[in-house]
Amino acid sequence: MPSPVSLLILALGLALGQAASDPPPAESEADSTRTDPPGMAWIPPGTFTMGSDRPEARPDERPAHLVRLDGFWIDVTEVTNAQFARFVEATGHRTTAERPIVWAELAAQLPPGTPAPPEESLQPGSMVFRVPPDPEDPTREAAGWRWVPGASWRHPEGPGSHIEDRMDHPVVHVSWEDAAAYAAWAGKSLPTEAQWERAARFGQGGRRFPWGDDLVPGGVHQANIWQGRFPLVDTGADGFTGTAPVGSFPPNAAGVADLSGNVWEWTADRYRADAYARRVSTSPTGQPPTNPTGPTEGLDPRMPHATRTHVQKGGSFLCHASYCSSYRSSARMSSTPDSGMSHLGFRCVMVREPDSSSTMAPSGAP
Ligand SMILES: [Ca+2]
Repeated sequence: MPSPVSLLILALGLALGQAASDPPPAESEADSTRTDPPGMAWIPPGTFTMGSDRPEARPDERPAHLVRLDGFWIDVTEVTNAQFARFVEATGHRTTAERPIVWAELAAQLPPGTPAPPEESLQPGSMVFRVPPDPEDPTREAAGWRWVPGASWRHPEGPGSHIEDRMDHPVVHVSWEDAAAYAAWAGKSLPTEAQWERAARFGQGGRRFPWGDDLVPGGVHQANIWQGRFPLVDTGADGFTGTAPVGSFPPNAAGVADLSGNVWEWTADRYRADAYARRVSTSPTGQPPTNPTGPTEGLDPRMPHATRTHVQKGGSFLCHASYCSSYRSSARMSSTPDSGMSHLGFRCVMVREPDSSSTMAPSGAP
């Protein structure tokens, strides 16, 4: 005899299966009184299917489940180098990647007894993905992630690299703490995972991508991802190797660009691989949760000693169909809040207050 809880899960699963197979809902909201902050798109209140039960969905994307959200604004693009530079100029903020590593903080996220690395390894820096410089002679040794001292948002590939010709590209090498500091300065916040996925799925229901189910509909690329043989050769068939200027690809039905590809985007939520299963099994009434904010403590089996991991969404220019296809709307990744990487950025959201004039970004903020 199934337990009441398992019956509830079964009933939810049937309901969600129906929701996932339904045609995309018409999304519209007549609101002539709304004033959109500059560079932000309005996502109206609604209920949507979060996660996925499709064959390509990884275990941490399951089960698909209904979530109800209030309306909110979301940045049309990822935060750019130009925007982040204004924040740094106004506040003097020094990013995590520009500060020496505090070994005690790092050790707390590692298995007990992990020996301290040499002092030179604790100098400021960040993780950079290296693509073999000569595509005619690629070797696996030349490709991959490595710690680069001196790499930061100002120097994305390390000393000698710069962003002067990339001011309209997404800022990278920002930790979750850097992203949250920027959001607070701008009078915004980081999106919850549900807000992010709602924006990505807008008008598409359970389809895989923000534009539909075909990765390259009609042979036209819709996102900056990887073409070629990962991780050795990126042909740049979509027009870009590395980051692309924000807004280089068409926005989705909500008017939001680059939710898929370009750079991974931090969210406010802590990461648990089983977050959705726990959410569904603990729903007291079977009703969709409203404005969920994620688990109170992270749990990533890949980093069992790091409990403050945060969810990232959207995939990046490094994502390839054969490897991770993480540019799907339901895909999830996580990192510790002090992590910066060359394919990781963010965008912000803003909630609507009763007096909408109080929610506008401060003067000078993007
Ligand atoms: Ca690309």
